[in-house]
Amino acid sequence: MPAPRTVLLTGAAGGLGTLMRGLLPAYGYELRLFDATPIEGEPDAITADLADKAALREAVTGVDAIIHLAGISLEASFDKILRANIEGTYNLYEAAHAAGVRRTVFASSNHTVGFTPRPEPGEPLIPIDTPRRPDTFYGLSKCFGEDLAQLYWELHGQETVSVRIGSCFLEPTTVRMLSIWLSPGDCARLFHAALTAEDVGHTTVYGSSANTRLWWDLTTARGLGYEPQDDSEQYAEKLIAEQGEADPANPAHTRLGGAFTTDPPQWPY
Ligand code: NAI
Ligand code: 15L
Repeated sequence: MPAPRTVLLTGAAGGLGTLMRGLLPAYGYELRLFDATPIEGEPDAITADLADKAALREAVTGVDAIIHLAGISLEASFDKILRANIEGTYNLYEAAHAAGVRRTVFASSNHTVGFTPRPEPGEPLIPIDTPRRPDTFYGLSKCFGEDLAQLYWELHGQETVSVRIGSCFLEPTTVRMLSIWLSPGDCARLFHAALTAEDVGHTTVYGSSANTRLWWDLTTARGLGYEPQDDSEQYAEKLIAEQGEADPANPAHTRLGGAFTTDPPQWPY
């Protein structure tokens, strides 16, 4: 497969989209930007909702691949999640199918498996095929996205790498994030690997840096050629001093999904 050059980046106005707009062009990608929110200084960005099928048709025309980040990124009512994350992702896959776009990188989430107990030190890492245990309607919508990707691979030969992202922010800000942090640089490395690996079919991977306190198994991500360069450990002393070690009596500390399993942060719109 020739390496993709023009890549549609949905969710380009968001936190992760903004980080990737900064980092992915260095890999040679030409990004076409799409988001419901306008992006200052980007007059060519497509400002449209994932419900707008005509805008999606235009957005996918002529691109080699898609990185799909757009959607509700926290918990919300089922109706809102249905429209943005479930129907929105379906609309995008339909447009990609009609336009013959061969590969998508789908921003899935650790919240597909959020109720899974985190491993104690010395226990095996959580494998990629651990049973789904979504912790929210949000996590459930990411399970849908992964299954939609599988269906479009089986039906149409459309390839997807579903990346169950841990926490991708400039720095880890909680003790939990010491285990699941994906540095922006490693996220760009992982997306690049996902865009360029040969014959991925539908592959699901966890997305994290090479954290000393990692909870899950990065084998499928490494199988794409991903070589993480960062480790959250440099932040551990400070965060543990501020927040304390995980409390084994607190379910928000003992499950992968953290507070999403007890008191999920709500989408503010
Ligand atoms: P974000 O909330 O900062 O950005 C999401 C973007 O999607 C926003 O710019 C918003 O305007 C856009 N959007 C929402 N609904 C839309 C719709 N119906 N049509 C068009 N655009 C729409 O989220 P963030 O952190 O940038 O995450 C990006 C993606 O990665 C999301 O899908 C999120 O679920 C996923 N993810 C992110 C993680 C992280 O640590 N940042 C962890 C796991 C998954
Ligand atoms: C997610 O899926 C969210 O989109 C992101 O905002 C973080 O909360 C992350 O998970 C997390 O689990 O820390």
